[in-house]
Amino acid sequence: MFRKILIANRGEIAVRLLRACRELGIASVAVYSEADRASLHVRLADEAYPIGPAPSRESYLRIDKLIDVARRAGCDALHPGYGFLAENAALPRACREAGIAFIGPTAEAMEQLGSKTSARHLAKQAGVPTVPGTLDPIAELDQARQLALDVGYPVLLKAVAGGGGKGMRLVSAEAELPAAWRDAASESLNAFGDDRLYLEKFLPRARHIEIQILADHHGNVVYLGERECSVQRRHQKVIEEAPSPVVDAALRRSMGEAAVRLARAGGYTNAGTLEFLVDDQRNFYFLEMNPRLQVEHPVTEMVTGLDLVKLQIHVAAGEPLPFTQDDVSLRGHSIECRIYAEDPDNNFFPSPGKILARRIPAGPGIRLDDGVYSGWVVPTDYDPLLGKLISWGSTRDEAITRMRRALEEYYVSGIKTNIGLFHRILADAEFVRGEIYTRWLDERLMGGSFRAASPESAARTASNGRVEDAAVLAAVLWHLGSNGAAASTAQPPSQPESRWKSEARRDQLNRSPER
Ligand code: MV4
Repeated sequence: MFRKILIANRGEIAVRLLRACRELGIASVAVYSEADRASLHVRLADEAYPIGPAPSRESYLRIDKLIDVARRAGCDALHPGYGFLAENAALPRACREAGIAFIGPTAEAMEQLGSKTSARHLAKQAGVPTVPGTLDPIAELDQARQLALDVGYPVLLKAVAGGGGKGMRLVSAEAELPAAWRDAASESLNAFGDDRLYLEKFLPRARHIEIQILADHHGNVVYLGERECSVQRRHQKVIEEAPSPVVDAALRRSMGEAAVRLARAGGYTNAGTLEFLVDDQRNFYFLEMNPRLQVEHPVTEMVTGLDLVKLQIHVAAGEPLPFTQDDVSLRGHSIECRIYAEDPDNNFFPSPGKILARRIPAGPGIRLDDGVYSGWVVPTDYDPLLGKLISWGSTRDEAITRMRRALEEYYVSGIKTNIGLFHRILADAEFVRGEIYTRWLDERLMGGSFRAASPESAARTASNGRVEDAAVLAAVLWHLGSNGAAASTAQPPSQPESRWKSEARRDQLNRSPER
């Protein structure tokens, strides 16, 4: 087993990783940028070293500095967390050269799956269904025109190097294709340095469901059930849950076995996630593989009783998986809310600043994975994820009720958070019935549901006219570009007035004297 692990990340995931190290009796080494000198992961680690200025290009994205710290501190392994360098094959390569174990897949597996088209080829080989579309990058616009006709509109142009919806364009008719082609290619070139595109038939009402897998270096691959991730805002997941409200034992098994076949075909090792779309006839289609530990891994941990980070470390150290597929069973239901320092009543603008006070939710079935403390200043330089609130219940209803109760206990002052948005989502009848799909939240936010009607937010809206104009324009473009059915998707406010009053009263009660 390893003696010392370099945690090549920051924030809540760095804290999560070093907690696993502590439980395993492995020393943890944190790295930090100038903006993270006082961050929680630095305080909780056994050792911590500075790696440069605040911008991640000069710190958390510098492979040379990470390897240098790992060497000097005597680390025998490195965990990348998620984001930053987690999916960059140059990091496992640099680790291999330095004789440091990388806690994740090999550079080769990462590359093969990182290209969306090569992953689609692999899926076809492994007999895993994919969305109808092209298996290879498209050379030019004229070829795209023919392929789109074959597949049938609407189609989605996607970046070969893509991820997170970047370089993705919805095309409803041939007339839109040239502009969409140009936009997607230039966005992709900007984001990934690669302008190659492919296309797929667009599945408008599908759910985003992903399968967690775990593979050791002895040929054992298991699936650990699914996570439902359909509640997203502009390709950022907002709520995740396990199991999915629509996946039964038979579907779980066929998706799980498909995921395992694909992981085997790609020579995959360690923890990974396969993203699928599931349509309303419960057909599933492979989308892409994420070769890393994911933000939402805790909901899988809650229903399987497994510690994914500790298992990642054991597997990377060459140990065989300590259980087989037959030993994996799911118990109860878990939900995760991603708590961001952003203002849902002001166009989700980031809200960095000093956390003046906070009350931490606890009690039965509640877990908080975060990386902050009172008195800490949330930096502007990084993703504003403060942490994740996770609930567990023996049923989905109990998990929802516990989450609502914990959200009521949770209080942060000094910065704005999106906690209020979760109150509204968890009170929504469709969410409670589990009737969600990929554009569910975006449609509701565009339609004006989930918007607080407090005088405070009205005043803010008035003073931010330009921002609101931009939001309205975006909403119109979104609907024109998607299905032309803007009118039918506009929702009346789903909550009676009294609810907004009670939320306003809670806001009042929670106001701290400092503000
Ligand atoms: C799709 C899709 C529908 N049809 N592909 C989004 C990011 C990337 N991981 C794949 N994504 C999607 N691919 C086809 N052929 C729907 C999504 C999607 C989505 C689309 C619009 C708005 C929100 C979304 C949330 C999750 C997935």
